[in-house]
This record gives sequence, structure tokens and C-alpha cells, in this order.
Amino acid sequence: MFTLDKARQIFPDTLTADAVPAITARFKLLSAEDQLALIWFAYLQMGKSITVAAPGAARMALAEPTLKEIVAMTFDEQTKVMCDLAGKVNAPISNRYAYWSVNVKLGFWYELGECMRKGEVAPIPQGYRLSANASSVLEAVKKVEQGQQITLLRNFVVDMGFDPQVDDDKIVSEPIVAPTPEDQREEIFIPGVLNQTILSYMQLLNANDFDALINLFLDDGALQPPFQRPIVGREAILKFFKRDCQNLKLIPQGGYGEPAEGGFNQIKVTGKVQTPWFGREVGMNVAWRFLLDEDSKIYFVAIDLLASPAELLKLGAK
Ligand code: 45D
Repeated sequence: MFTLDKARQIFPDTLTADAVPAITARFKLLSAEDQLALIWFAYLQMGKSITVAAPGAARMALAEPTLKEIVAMTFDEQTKVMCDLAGKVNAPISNRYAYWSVNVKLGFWYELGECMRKGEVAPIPQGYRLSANASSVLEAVKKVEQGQQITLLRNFVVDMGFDPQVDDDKIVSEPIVAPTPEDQREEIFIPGVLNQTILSYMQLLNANDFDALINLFLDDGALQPPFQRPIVGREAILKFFKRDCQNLKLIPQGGYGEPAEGGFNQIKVTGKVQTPWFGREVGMNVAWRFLLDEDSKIYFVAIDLLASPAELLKLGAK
């Protein structure tokens, strides 16, 4: 029988973007000042080719009071707040930050960045010289493909703040949008995949219909996001979908399935994912590795960020 650990090993020849955890580990060793400056330079560089979509009002309302508070501070105080965030120091704003969902954190930094541009918040000093290590991490960030760059930036932002033990039920997240009406949902067609659970998974996630989506999972099913531990159980997965997965666009391009032991089936799909932050400007190359039980319920699905576009073609037996 399958255990979670065993399920995680299906399709072992899938090459994930190892550069992301490798660069993240090096980034974490830098000083808070270097981290902030590095992100600023990386963000400016990225801004030359892609634009971040301004977050909606609903999302921003949650961070608004904190942003106002920061704008009212002196430059020195502002710099301290930002260094405390990067350094994960126990301070009031660092504490509050730890209780924001991923998208609220990103929206907060988006606004701070705008304020830094306008001169309302302390900028990274003009002549700031990165340490040798930080420069080398920045060069590494510049070399990876765009999907990996935005994943790195997202991970940097997520990891900030003071979080000894955050109570998951107290996380502040943006309101939930209504699912796309059924007659407006896009049909999903995946060459090589006829399994209805897989097709429904893609369509329901694209439609933000999380209450229907979660019914595709077994009670003890698990979902493993890129570079994360699996999220186990329907309740936890549903919470994750509602909190972090609104308005994604999954664009599966091909797939392959084969029987696994105990009447299970393993199906691998590859394709692109777009985040609402960058829309069509960035297509991340991903694989979904599904393990379904005999009733085609999802026991496990891993979403991997792929090492390169060549990985999109690696389907099926060789
Ligand atoms: O520190 O099937 C400044 C799942 C100054 C669900 C700054 C999925 C310095 C199931 C520059 C201002 C979700 C797993 C900072 C699929 C400073 C499923 C600001 C996958 C911080 C497919 C920086 C979904 C800023 C995926 C504003 C793969 C940075 C989603 C902004 C991936 C960065 C989404 C942004 C990604 C990054 C989104 C907006 C990677 C967004 C990244």
C-alpha cells in the first residue's frame, strides 16, 4: 500500500528547479541590509521586462493601517522596520506581518516599493554596495528563468517577519472571490489524459471553485506545493486553496498515466501556471504528479517547479 512518503516518490525522474532552494539558502546567510538591497536590485531588474499587477483594494485594506503607520515614520525608523522584517526580529510590525497570508505580505511590499520610488519611504541608499556574497547571490538570481525569479522573490517575502509559532487559524487573508459561473468555465483538454478527476482538478482550480475541488480528494489526501512539505487532509488543503490559490491559471499541456500498485493510478501532467501577480507575462513550467485511488480520488498530488522547459516533454516511459 502507499504511504505519503512513498507517494512523494512517484515519477522520480522529474527534475525540479534546484536553483530555488540553493539560492534561498545562500540568501538566508546575508545580513538584513544586504537582503533588502538585493531584493530591491532584483526587483528593479525584473521590472524592466515584467510588471507586477497592482493588488486589489480588498487585499490592501488589511495592510493599509500598517502602511500608513510606516509612512508617518522618519526614514531611520522606516529602515529599522524593514530590517526587522528581513531579520525576523521580534518587533510590533514584524509580529503583525507573520499573521498575514502570502498575498497580503506581497501586497504590503508592493506598496512599500511604490512608496520607496516616490520618496515617501526610505529608499535603499543610492550608493549602497552589496557585500561580495550578496552580489554573487544577486548574479545567481539574475541567471535563472523568470518563473524561478518570481518564486525566489515570493519565498523571500514569505519568510520575513517574526514567527515563533504562528497559530494557523489566526492568519489574516483576503476575502474569497465567487467561483466562475459554470457556463463561463474553460474546457480543459490534455493530450494523453482522459481521467476525469485530473480534468476537473484543473477546471475547478481555474474557476476558484474550491468547495467542489476539495471533493476530488480523499479524506487523508495530500497536496505538496513547490518546495514545501505536503499539506495533509481535506480541511487543511481547502484552507490552503481558499487562502493562497485564488485566480491562478493552470495551463496543462500534456500528460501520461500508468497503473500503480494496489489498484492506484499515477498520472503526470506538465504545463504552465500563471499567477495573478504577473498574469500572462510569466508562465511557470510545472509538473503535477498525481496518485489516484481505485475510485479516482486524489491520494496525493505534488506540484513541482521544473528545472527547465525541456522537462515539460518528459512524460511517460522511456
Ligand atoms: O525587501 O495545482 C522591495 C498551487 C524592497 C496549488 C521589496 C499551485 C526590498 C495547486 C523591492 C520593495 C498553489 C500549489 C522587498 C498549483 C524588499 C496547484 C518588494 C501552484 C520585499 C498549480 C518585493 C501555483 C516585491 C504557483 C513587491 C506555482 C516582490 C504559484 C513581489 C506561484 C513578488 C506564484 C511577487 C508565484 C511574486 C508568485 C508578487 C511564484 C509573486 C510570485
